[in-house]
Amino acid sequence: MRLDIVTLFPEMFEPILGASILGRARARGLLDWGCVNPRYFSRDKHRKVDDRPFGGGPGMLMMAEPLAAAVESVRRQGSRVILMSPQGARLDDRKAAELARESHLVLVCGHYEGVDERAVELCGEELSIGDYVLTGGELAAMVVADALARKLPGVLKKEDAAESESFASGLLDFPQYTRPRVWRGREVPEVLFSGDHAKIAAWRRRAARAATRRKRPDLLARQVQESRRSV
Ligand code: 58G
Repeated sequence: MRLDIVTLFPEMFEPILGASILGRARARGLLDWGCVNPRYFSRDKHRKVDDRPFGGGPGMLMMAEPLAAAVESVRRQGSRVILMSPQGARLDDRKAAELARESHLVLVCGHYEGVDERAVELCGEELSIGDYVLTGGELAAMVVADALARKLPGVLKKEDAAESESFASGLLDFPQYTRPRVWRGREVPEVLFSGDHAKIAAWRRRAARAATRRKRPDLLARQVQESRRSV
């Protein structure tokens, strides 16, 4: 997949998208990404990209033209162009999987107090990572890139890929343990040493349901709603 990020701060991305699993995905050609800076497209002699809002009000807005020119420099036929915005549809695991099936995505990062509405309209959709406001769309775009990268075929090892299905199932993960068997007096549940794979699987299902009920009861409620909807 190709990901183009429209941002005034391209230097923010390499340290995050270049490290760890995302760095490896890029090295292996699974996720090809780059940044394009609207400032480069500003025709003003001072490379200005922001201005004061018509009608008054505090703060500055990103101007439509440099943003549009940056988007147009990378967009292709059929590209999804997505503006990171607290007013967008919420990112969740299902959305991340959906985005991972695209061949080309353009993520647009706004800054300042907002973006000229005509440039917002140029983007096909708005996407939010949660109900809070950030100083810019960059961190949100990196969250999207990370969540969708781990859905790309070959990015995670096989066992890990199955793990992500557990969120898709609407339950939290079951608790897991590694060595030592006893740590600060706390023992690993006995069943995990039984060698009985059916018994272990049953314990894990129960533990996943218990964890979900305790930490995220809203997920169980949603599961009930979804099974009702499907009848
Ligand atoms: C309208 C208003 C368009 C994403 C503001 C664009 C971005 C939170 C999220 C903006 C963001 C999120 C201005 C700064 C959006 C820009 C940007 N804050 N929750 N901040 O995903």
